[in-house]
Amino acid sequence: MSKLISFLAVAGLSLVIIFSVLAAHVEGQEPLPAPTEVAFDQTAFEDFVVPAVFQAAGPNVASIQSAIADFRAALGDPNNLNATTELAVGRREINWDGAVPTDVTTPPVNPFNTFLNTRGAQFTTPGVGLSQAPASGGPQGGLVALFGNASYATEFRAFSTSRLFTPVGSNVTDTLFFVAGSNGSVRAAVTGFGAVFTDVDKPDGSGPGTKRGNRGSSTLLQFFDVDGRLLFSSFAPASPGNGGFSFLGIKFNDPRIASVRITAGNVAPGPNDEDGNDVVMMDDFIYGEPHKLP
Ligand SMILES: [Ca+2]
Ligand SMILES: [Ca+2]
Ligand SMILES: [Ca+2]
Repeated sequence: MSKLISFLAVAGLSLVIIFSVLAAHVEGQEPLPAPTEVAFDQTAFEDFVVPAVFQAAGPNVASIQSAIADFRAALGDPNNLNATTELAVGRREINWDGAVPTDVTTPPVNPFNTFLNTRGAQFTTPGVGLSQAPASGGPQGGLVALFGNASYATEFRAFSTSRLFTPVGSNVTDTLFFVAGSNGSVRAAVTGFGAVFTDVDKPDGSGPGTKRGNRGSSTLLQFFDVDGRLLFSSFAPASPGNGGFSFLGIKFNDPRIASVRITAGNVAPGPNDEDGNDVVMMDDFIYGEPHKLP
């Protein structure tokens, strides 16, 4: 009997020690993630949908025109232009050339809301602001004057006459979609989005990349859903040299792209396009009709 009592006493003491240790352990650490957060990634993985990808690059406008024609056809007709209401079908386009005269350099603004109400897209940048400008010339001098770099007159060419679009003080442009006519009050999503770039130099040449990275690509598009989850990302193909053109666009079967982050080039505009600096400008944006989020 005494052995049993001793055993129970020891066992009881052991339990007290175990619970004390457990309590101290729980007290001293961050709570474990909630089960829903653990399941989140799993769900995202299982829901992964591969979009149709459209891309092309080359030295002149003709190099990318058929890829753009295919992308427009995939998004659907018509071009809904400045219709200030949500339409059932079709697409929107921005070529940065609409206002007359088209050689004006618009001062950098952030956010850039010129097409927010008429075409359902708002643009922001972590930099100073966003500008429309010809490569050179016009009353304000274009990109040459905006960035104080004379080489920009020949480094960049417009796909659609004559202005390009660029962040100032950054190489990042974020796009948010809204229902046209809502003046930014009703968030929306699109089936697809594509952009034209000029002077994407990297990667220069073909061949295998390094083991863990890409082949030094510079221009990246990242597509997000309304919850900020990355749906898809891809680098734009390059056309090394001066003033070449690149196009990258993707399309899903349903409107699920609520925002797009564009990283144009590997450096904010300003320096010469050399010595590892790949400066890139943007031209036409083409995207599906913005549909109100469910
Ligand atoms: Ca243009
Ligand atoms: Ca170049
Ligand atoms: Ca470049």
